Amino acid sequence: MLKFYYAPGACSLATHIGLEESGAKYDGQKIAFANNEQKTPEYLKINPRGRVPALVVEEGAIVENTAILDYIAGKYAPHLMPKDPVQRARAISLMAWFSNTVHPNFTHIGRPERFATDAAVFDHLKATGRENFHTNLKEIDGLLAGKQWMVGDAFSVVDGYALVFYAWGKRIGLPMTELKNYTAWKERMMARPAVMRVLEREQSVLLAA
Ligand SMILES: N[C@@H](CCC(=O)N[C@@H](CS)C(=O)NCC(=O)O)C(=O)O
Repeated sequence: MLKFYYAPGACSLATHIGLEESGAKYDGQKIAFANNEQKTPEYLKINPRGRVPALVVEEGAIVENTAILDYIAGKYAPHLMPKDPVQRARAISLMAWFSNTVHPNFTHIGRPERFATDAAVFDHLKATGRENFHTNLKEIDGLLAGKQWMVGDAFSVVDGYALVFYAWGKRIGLPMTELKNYTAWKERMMARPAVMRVLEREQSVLLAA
């Protein structure tokens, strides 16, 4: 069976939703950041970078949300990635941007020490990260104008990934309801039984008032 390593509330939520929506059978393994479980020798054998998510399949471990989500769709649920080559490229393009820009902007807020050794600039990095992250969320809001889902006309693994950032924006107190398209889409996401099962399992901030 697939073994899925995740931390509640982390970016692994993207893969968690993809797996649950796919209908594939998987065994979820919680990694507690509070106990630094992502750095244990056992876990570092699975992902030497000490990060979640990781998905262990028959042939070994796959890491990085973008790769895992493409694998899940390819292997178990083709309807979760667009078939049309241009739409598929758009889906990968969005996930690449999530991973290489939106996520690292957020990381500046909680982990400024990863970007500079001089503690004197940490507050500046946090403030810049927050502003850049907010700008990214506004861009996502714009991308959703007049649309039901992130790519094309159907729900895809990209939607699960985009929910990570809505939850993070809420967690740090950004004015999320001002983002009308993103908020309406979030409600559509939360109307999906598979998404709700995952949010409840992770006790997501999205369930709070
Ligand atoms: N680009 C990676 C990012 C993975 C990542 O940074 N995960 C974070 C959680 S959001 C993590 O495991 N952090 C643990 C740590 O920094 O020690 C992906 O999309 O899978």
